[in-house]
Amino acid sequence: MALLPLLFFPDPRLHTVAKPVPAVDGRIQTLVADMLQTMYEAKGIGLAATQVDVHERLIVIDVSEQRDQPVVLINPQLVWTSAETHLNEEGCLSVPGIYDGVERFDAVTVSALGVDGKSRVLQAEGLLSVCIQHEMDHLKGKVFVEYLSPLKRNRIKKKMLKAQREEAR
Ligand code: K1U
Ligand code: ZN
Repeated sequence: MALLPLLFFPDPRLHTVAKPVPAVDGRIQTLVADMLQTMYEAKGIGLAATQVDVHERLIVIDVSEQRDQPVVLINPQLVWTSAETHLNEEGCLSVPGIYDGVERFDAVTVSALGVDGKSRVLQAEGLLSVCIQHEMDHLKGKVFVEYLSPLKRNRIKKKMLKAQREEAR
C-alpha cells in the first residue's frame, strides 16, 4: 500500500470531470487500498479519486467511529434523493482548515460497483449521506467551497495560496 499525494484547492485539476472506471481489476483494487490508507492517514471520512489526481469514478468512505467499516463505491450513481434537505457543516481534505455549511439531501440511495466488481445499492442518511454527496461532487469536478459566496470563496482561495507559498519556502 502507498500514501498518495493530495491535490489542494485551487488546483485546477480538482475541476476535472471523472470518467467511468472501465473494469474493476488489480489496478483499481490497488488504487482502492492506497486511497483508503491515504484517507485514514489524513483522518478524513471520505476521499474521491479526483483528489489524488486520478480522474475515474471511484470514492472511498469510512464514517465509523472505529474506522473499520470502509465503503468503496465504483461508478456511483444517485438513484434517489429525499425531498428534505439540511445545512451541514463540511470540511475537505483538499481545503484544509476550512469548514462551512452546505445544503444537502437528508438521505440518498446510490448504486455502484464494490471492490469485488459486484453491483450494490446503498441507502444512506446522516453523515454517510452527506459524505457520499460531497465525494460525488468531487467526481463532477466540484469542490464544496463552490457552494459558498464568491466573497468567501475568494478569501479561501487567497488563504490557501498563501499557505501553499509559505509551505514551498
Ligand atoms: O472529500 C474529502 O475531502 C473528505 C472530507 C469528507 C467530508 C467531511 C465532512 C462532510 C462531508 C464530507 C473529510 O473527511 S474532511 C475531514 C473530516 O474528517 C471531517 C470534517 C468535518 C466533519 C466531519 C469530518
Ligand atoms: Zn472534499
